[in-house]
Amino acid sequence: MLAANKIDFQNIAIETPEALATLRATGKLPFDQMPLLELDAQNLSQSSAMIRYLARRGDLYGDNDTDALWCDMIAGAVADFAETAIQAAFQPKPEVAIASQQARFAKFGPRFEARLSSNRGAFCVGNRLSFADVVLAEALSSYLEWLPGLLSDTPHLNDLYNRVIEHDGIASYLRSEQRYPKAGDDYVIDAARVLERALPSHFPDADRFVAQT
Ligand SMILES: N[C@@H](CCC(=O)N[C@@H](CS)C(=O)NCC(=O)O)C(=O)O
Repeated sequence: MLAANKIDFQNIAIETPEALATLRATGKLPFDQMPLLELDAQNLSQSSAMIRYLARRGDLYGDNDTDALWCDMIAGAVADFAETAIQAAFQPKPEVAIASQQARFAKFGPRFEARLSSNRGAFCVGNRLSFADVVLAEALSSYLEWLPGLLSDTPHLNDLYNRVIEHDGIASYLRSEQRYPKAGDDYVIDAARVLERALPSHFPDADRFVAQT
């Protein structure tokens, strides 16, 4: 959404439990959680609130209340859909991650395709880009990392995905070094280490990072 707004940004990783404690001590995290977005002299928390703030800021929330309602409904469904891709790196085997994403796409893919079809194909809401398109394309990009042929039977979704990734700001982000790489074991280990949480049970010594009390 920052890229869709053409806002230059710096992505600062929190790499140690100590760095997280230091960040928490600043008082910038109202719920003690990441991510934190520092923008417009404000500390934004909760990714869905950040997305909607950027949608309003960039006029990406449709043209009226009905459009905004559709943006929210689609973004809600996208969050349910995206969760399976977010969990993929935490699965014990690639086959499990792939099968769960195939099943999730079988449920949601045709519904997203139908929405695009009933809205004449080009965008999820109205006749211009909204944040619903951006979050849907982002979720699809995660699925496509595991399932490259995913969109072969959903032409409207395929077109939407390509339209979003060709957006100037988003294309520039995707070409940049800021682009997140596909999450693998390193990501899962880093997250558990920094948050001092247990690893998924298929990892050896799964409790190795759990804080001792
Ligand atoms: N609903 C929140 C989820 C935030 C969340 O779970 N953040 C994790 C890191 S990705 C965290 O800070 N966990 C530590 C904690 O909950 O204290 C969002 O979308 O921003």
